[in-house]
Amino acid sequence: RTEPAWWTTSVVYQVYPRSFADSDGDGIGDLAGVTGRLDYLHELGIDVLWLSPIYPSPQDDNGYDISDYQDVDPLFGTLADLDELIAQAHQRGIKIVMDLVVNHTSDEHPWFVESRSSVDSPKRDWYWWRPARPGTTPGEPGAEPTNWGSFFSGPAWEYDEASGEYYLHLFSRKQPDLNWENPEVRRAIHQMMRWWLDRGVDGFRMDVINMISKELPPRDGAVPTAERDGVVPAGAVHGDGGPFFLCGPRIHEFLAEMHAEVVAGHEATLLTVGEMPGVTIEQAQLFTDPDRHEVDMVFQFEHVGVDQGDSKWDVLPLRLTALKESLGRWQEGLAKAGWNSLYWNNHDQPRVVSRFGDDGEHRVRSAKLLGTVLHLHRGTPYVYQGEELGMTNAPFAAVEDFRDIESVNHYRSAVELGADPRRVLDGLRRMGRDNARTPMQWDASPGAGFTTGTPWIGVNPNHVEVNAETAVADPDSVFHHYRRLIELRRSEPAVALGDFTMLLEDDPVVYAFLRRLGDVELLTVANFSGAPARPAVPGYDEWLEAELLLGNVAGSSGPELAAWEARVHRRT
Ligand code: TEU
Repeated sequence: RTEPAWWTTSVVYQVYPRSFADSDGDGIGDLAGVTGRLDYLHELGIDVLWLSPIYPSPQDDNGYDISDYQDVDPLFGTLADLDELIAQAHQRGIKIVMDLVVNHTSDEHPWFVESRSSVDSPKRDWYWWRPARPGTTPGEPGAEPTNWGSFFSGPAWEYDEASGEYYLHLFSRKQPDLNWENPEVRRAIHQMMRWWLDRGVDGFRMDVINMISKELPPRDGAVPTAERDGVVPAGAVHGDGGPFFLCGPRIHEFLAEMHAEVVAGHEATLLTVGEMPGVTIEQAQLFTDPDRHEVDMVFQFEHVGVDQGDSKWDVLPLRLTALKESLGRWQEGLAKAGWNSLYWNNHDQPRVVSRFGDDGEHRVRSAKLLGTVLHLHRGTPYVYQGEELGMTNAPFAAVEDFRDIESVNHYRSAVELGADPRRVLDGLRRMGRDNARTPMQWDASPGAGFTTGTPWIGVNPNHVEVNAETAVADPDSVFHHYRRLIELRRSEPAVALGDFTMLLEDDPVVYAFLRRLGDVELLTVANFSGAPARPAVPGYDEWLEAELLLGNVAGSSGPELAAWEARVHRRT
């Protein structure tokens, strides 16, 4: 076999530009802001920077609604600023991966404007236009071509009065889905991707890329029992279109074609990662098998669903055994062929220290524990901005504090349907995406060092303690712990490439696993609780004699783990 791919020893850092660093005082982060913080990222030691969308956009979904794929939104700067960022990053050995949002465009993209202009438009077929359901009055509730709900509340079809037809939008009505069945659409996207590679970018994170192939003809999806029982008013709950658009019939063909048209020949330097809600292990094996030439790795969602009930707003307490069962199965599933991406956080998830850790008394320790557990798995770790500081969820007081379209729409529609506003707000507080989108906390100043102006979303008041300036100066900080984890992936081959064995599957508080490469063995043990715990790992006493590679409690050495203690032992 050939050399392991470069990204097996790499760590990716995600920047959400809107919330990272504002260089011009307008309250919104920008590209010059990112460039200004590259030395910080270099000190952390990351290899790749993934930039969430910076393209021209009406910003209905903070840039995931793109109106021009080949330019930069003035909010964030200019193409010249981006070239400068790429050059400065490359000088520091940091690669730049762009967000590729091609399941949908903005409704203000010239392609859609043209498509919408007439049923005879040459671009009509670039999107999903369908007539009303037979026997209904177009535009009336229930006349949508299928009963699918959109991810951002309401139906997934929008009525266009001018042409009397509907267009499909799995996300907001300002994000019409592109029709990948049309080869012209695919060619236009490949061309655009090549343009970015020529500009010097090092790969793509592909937004909801497993939704681009839809099963035809679109049909109604299953409706949750509540509606059938008449508990919820008809029309309030939508059908689940997932089975018709998640990993649809041509998805592997489309990704293999994209690889052949864009990536082939550059594999040795590029990174491709497909974001894939609902992807199964069996599918992920196919997507990431290097011999199939589709993508290098995928983002799967199973482990960030273990604390969810019927919907993401229905939060259940974490069962550690369920988390271990899920991540362990993915480790096993992609052990022989394929590769895992590893993440706790991104711009869509609440902060992990608030979610799976303890963001009060044990914030620092539990943030280090979570980082340790994740980074010692086999796969490519992703760090989301501020995770390396142990940033927490934000204390949103009222619905007016939220900016995210998903949260705002959900609140409006749930309350309209009679839900208790306090309960809905509680769901937003715990799971809302804005938890991840409050400004990066650089220092203790009023704008947190993020901006000198008025930030577009409130700064978390805990920035007076939780901030990069303090963390970089403190050798015991979460920041320096992450720095060591990133370094370890490069210095200890067993971290990157060792095989993985889960231990103590049934233990409700200790997360334990082995990594093995040649004659090197690494044991990670982590206490997910605020009380001391003894890892029931067979022969743990002998491990105590071995080298302690990394820990998060100074001077601890006995057979018992302190509250939220994590250790990595090494022996040969
Ligand atoms: O997200 C896709 C996705 O399915 C979810 O994670 C989504 O964020 C939502 O929470 C579903 O409940 C991607 C992007 O990461 C997200 O920011 C965009 O809003 C979305 O696609 C549309 O482009």
